[in-house]
Amino acid sequence: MAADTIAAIATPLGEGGLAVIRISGDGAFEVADRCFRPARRSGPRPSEAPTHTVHLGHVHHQGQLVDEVLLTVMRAPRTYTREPTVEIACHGGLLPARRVFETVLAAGARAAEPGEFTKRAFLNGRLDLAQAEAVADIIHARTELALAAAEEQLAGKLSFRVGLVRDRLLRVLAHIEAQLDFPEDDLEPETRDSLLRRLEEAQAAIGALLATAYQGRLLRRGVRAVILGRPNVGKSSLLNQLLGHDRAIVSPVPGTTRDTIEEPANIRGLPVVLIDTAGLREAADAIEQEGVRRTTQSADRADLILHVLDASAPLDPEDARYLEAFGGKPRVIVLNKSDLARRLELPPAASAAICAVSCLTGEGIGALEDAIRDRIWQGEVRAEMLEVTINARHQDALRRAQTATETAAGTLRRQESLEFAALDLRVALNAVGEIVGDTATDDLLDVVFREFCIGK
Ligand SMILES: Nc1nc2c(ncn2[C@@H]2O[C@H](COP(=O)(O)OP(=O)(O)OP(=O)(O)O)[C@@H](O)[C@H]2O)c(=O)[nH]1
Ligand SMILES: [Mg+2]
Repeated sequence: MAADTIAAIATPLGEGGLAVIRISGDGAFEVADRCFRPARRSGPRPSEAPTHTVHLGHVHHQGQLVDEVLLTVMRAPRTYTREPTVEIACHGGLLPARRVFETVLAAGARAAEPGEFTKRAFLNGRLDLAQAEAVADIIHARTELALAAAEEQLAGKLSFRVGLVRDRLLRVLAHIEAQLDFPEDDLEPETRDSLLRRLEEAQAAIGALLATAYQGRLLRRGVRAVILGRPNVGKSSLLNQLLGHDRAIVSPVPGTTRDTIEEPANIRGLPVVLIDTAGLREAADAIEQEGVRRTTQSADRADLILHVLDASAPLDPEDARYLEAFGGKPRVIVLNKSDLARRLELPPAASAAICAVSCLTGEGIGALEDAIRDRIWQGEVRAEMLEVTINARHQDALRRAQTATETAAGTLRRQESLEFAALDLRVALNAVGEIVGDTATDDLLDVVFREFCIGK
């Protein structure tokens, strides 16, 4: 396919040592020829330079010097997009990057859409769709675990497992279609059994992939953990402790925090969005009422509740009520102010881990982090669990594949028309193919690549 030439600033906008402008497409070298002059008079023009070489020179726009740059020439197909590619490293900073970029556009390139370089890598067969998504996951990863999971996906682990499912389904379909050519013959019982066994294997493999959806969601989106409790128990102090810096205002005045505060944190390798809230109480004024309303709303949306109690005071009847009210969610009960004499007696709360901490001294915070991890991950996080962690799109496709496979198996079991089984298997194969992009529509690709940043 003839691809027009696209360009983008591939580095974040801001001040830095370098900025990189990326150009990809059949006209990339001609665009570069028009704006680049080698420093050495005898230096080659980009279109004449050997592949994978770097050249010092200057970018010029209408006879005017724009910046001194290093220009890299990469000939197809050994490039990120598999197209002719030029990368211009100029001085970091908004202005030089933007001026070089504008020069490149004036020389005939078009501004790239978000993710368009990666989309071309996919369309040109260098990556499958799951691997392309992993590129975005790598860029957005906020903890080492999230990064490790994304790297596995880029390496093709998910694609490989999806391929195994597809092969199983394909073999069954091929068998059934061969049988359909001889409608007068019945399917031998042994053949039927072995086809059913294969379908069951495929279903088990799909089920195993689906079982990683929770982890995948946690690693990509982060766990939402809301910090609840009555005023002044130390909720904001806990937020600051878990973040490792003072984010929220802490004061002895009850009702200090009036709005919800959200901050991303890294707890034992898991990305956790901590939400500090206004204290739970009968609110006096309208602002406080709104604060309490937002608190309850955050609790409803949260994956995990950190319920903070002041261990140096007896249990308040309101606390007892809140302990009951939020019993349905995974939670950790945090007994704060353990540096003071304990006066709290806890009613039995079966479904919660209980951690004594002092947000003043930091004591117990490490154990609390372990408890948080255990609540959201159910045990230790091991690297091999991260080999495959599907995203919401994969989950949707796998569920459709699962249903269609089950229907096909039912048709076989009841010895109904093989035509129907073949139809359902094709639906299943189509769904599985969406994951790696074999059967992806333009709309689907648009959705996937919209998530990317410009320049990737
Ligand atoms: N002794 C002791 N004091 C603490 C501890 N944690 C918090 N405090 C104190 O308790 C008071 C309230 O702390 P905050 O973190 O503001 O409490 P909060 O729950 O966010 O309060 P509101 O936002 O008003 O609902 C402050 O004076 C803190 O210094 C602790 O572990 N030990
Ligand atoms: Mg507070």
